[in-house]
Amino acid sequence: RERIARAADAKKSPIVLALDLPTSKRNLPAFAAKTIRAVGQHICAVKMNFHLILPLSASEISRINKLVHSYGLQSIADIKLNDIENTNEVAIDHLTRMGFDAVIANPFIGKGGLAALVQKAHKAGAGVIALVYMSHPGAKEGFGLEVGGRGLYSEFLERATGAGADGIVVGATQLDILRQVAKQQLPVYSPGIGAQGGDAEQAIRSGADYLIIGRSIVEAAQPAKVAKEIQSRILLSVRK
Ligand code: U5P
Repeated sequence: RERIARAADAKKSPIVLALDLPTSKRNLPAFAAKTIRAVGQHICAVKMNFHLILPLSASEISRINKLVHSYGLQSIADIKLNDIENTNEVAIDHLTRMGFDAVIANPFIGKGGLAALVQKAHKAGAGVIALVYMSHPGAKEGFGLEVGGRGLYSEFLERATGAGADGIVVGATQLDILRQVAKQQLPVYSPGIGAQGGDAEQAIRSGADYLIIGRSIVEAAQPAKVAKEIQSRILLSVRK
C-alpha cells in the first residue's frame, strides 16, 4: 500500500496500466517491454492479467516485472484469486516469486479465506486488493445482490477491511458505489475507464484513488500520448 502511494507520488500519476495485450500480438514479451518503456513516466503501476500470465513463462513474467521495477513502478497480478486456502497460498507463492507486489482477490471466498490470503501475501511482502464492485454491467447480479437487506458489496468491503487488505476494486462505471466507499480508509482502484465507458476525472472526483486503464492506452496508436493526456487531465482536475 505504501509502495504504490510512493510510486504514484513520484510519477505524479494514479494510473495503473492494465497490460492487456491482444492475442493477435506476436512476441508478447517484446511488446510488453515496449509499452512499459513508452508509458513508464505516466503511470504508477502495471497490472497483468491472463493476457500475459497464461501465455508467458514464469521467467518471462519475472523479466517484465524487473523492467516494471526499474521504472520505479509497482506490479499487480490480477487473476482474482477465488479458491480454497491452499490453492490461493500456492498462487501467492508463485506470483511473488515472479516479482508481483500485489494480488487481486475475491472476498467471495469468505472472511477466513480472505484473511488467510492477506496474511500469506503480507508475509511474502506483497499486498492484496479486494474486489468490492466490478465494472461490467453484470456486476450488479453478483456484487449488487441484496443479502440481509444490503448489497453484497458492502459485506465485501467489511471483509476487505477486516482482513487487513491494502486496497479495493470498484468499477469507474459505478459512480454511486465509488461515492459510498470513498468514505472509508482503503485506497480504491477503479477499472472501466474508456473502453468500458467510465471517465477518468469523474472516477477520481467520485472517490477513486487509482485508475486501472488498459485498452485505451495499450491499443492506442500512441500509448504515451494517451497516458500523458489522462495524467495531465487528472492533475488539473485535482488542482481545481
Ligand atoms: N478489471 C475490470 N473490471 C473489474 C476488475 C478488473 O475491467 O471490475 C480488469 C480487466 O480484466 C482488465 C482491466 O484487465 O481491468 C480493464 O481494462 P480496459 O477495460 O481498460 O481495457
